[in-house]
Amino acid sequence: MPEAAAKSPAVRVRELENFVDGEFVSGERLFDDINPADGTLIARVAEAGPEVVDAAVQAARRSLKGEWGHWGVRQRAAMLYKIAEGIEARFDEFVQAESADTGKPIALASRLDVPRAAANFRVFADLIKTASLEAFETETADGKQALNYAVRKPIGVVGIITPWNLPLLLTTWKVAPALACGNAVVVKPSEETPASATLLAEVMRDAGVPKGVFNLVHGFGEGSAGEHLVSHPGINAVTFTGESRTGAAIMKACAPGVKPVSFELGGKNPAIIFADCDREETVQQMSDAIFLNTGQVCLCAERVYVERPIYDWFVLAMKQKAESLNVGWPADKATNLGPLISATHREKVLSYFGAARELGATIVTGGGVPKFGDARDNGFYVQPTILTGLTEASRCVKEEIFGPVCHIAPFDKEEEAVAMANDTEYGLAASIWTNDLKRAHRVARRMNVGITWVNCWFLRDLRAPFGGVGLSGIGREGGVHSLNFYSELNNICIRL
Ligand code: NAD
Ligand code: 6OD
Repeated sequence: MPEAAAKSPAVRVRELENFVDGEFVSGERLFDDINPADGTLIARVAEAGPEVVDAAVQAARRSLKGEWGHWGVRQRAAMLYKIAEGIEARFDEFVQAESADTGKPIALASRLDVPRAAANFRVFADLIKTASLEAFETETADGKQALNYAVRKPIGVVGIITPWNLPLLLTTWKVAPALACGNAVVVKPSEETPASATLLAEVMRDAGVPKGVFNLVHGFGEGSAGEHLVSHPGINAVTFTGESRTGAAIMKACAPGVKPVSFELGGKNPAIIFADCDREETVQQMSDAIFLNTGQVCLCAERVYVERPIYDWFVLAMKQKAESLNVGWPADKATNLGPLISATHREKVLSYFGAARELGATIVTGGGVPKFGDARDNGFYVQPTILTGLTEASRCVKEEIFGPVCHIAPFDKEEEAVAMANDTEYGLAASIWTNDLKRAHRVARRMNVGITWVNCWFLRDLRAPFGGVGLSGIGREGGVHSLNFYSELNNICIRL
């Protein structure tokens, strides 16, 4: 990454630039990229103004008419493999960049984020080579025949907007199928986490991706690069992961051009734990389901419903588990939980802890800010927190908090658990914990969500449909669903 002088000539920090038409370019002003573990400055980031965003979109449009537009499926798939290798060749740099930007433990970035980024490219390379298309032999009214068959074409230039919680994983989850289908992309990563996408631009350049096929613009949402991108008339589709409210704003921007959107949005995910579950295993996995990435995974379980015979046992076991987690420096191998992403986000999470107290919740554990006595006190940490005793109507049970926190409530009847789990405007993911397979299937079938896990959580097969209902999203990505979003089908009907 290019280095540039910051405010003082004595202090030099990296400058992260935009990537347009195969070149790194600066922007209209610089903003700070902060390390959430200790509040220090990591880099200064060049914000793309309307001109840079326009240049990125124009470059993408030109690339579709250039050599990239003539590449066949096999050539594109080979390039996706090369990109995966490029990520792996710089594995440690990606891990460091992702951990510094997000504060997530190095161990987590090494086992989840970076390997998944490489896997995203390989999986969609394989899928595009093997994807089948529909064909129908049609009888005509005069007793003859016609043949209907669909062919896949790129949709054009895709605007990709991603959040800060799993920055590289979620960006590549969209870039890989978009490129596999022959599109060009303009990516706008979160302003909180610009580094791994900038490294990805270097990988694209070094792998030989033709100029203009992959473009990167840095900046914020409203009134900045995000809004410039989604309202640009040269974009053919927008794929977005982030908050439901932001999705509504993006939908509005896309409406005048009737541009297709694919949205992966927020969640307030339930977990239903039956008394016949494998208890120790469930506690172990629920710890990840609640606290992984400091609870900043859209799939995290913030509402936990436990069958009454094991309710007291479960609450105590989860309390002990939460208190055993190491909250610490991301670089420390023993760390389970890093900080939250920002001071603003911590204020939001703490405001829910405050609301829970005011509403008379029991704070089973946590509920505050840990004290370290070192530079981490300048970071944005909160304690892993478990709440009980709130009504189902309370804010903390209804609204997405997006922190290391859950509310646990008892239930007596399966019917009651299903009703509470479904009583939400969101509908992303649910998990069910039981050894009764018939019940597991019966309850899973009734969940108003896009993804239901049974006796597991965040276990992914990238060919499977992924998305949410209600406030949790529009459409599905994953496997053929991604291929269908990132391409247009042209049905050809030949009268024989
Ligand atoms: P966010 O919506 O605030 O920001 C996401 C991205 O949108 C950022 O790049 C931001 O700059 C951009 N943006 C904001 N306003 C915009 C606008 N008006 N026009 C264009 N772009 C705009 O979300 P966040 O805080 O970064 O991420 C956390 C949220 O993301 C949570 O709600 C979480 O549940 C959700 N999420 C969902 C999934 C999923 O798969 N369903 C995955 C990860 C995160
Ligand atoms: O695993 C995925 O493909 C995916 N989109 C995960 C989203 C996680 C949300 O934070």
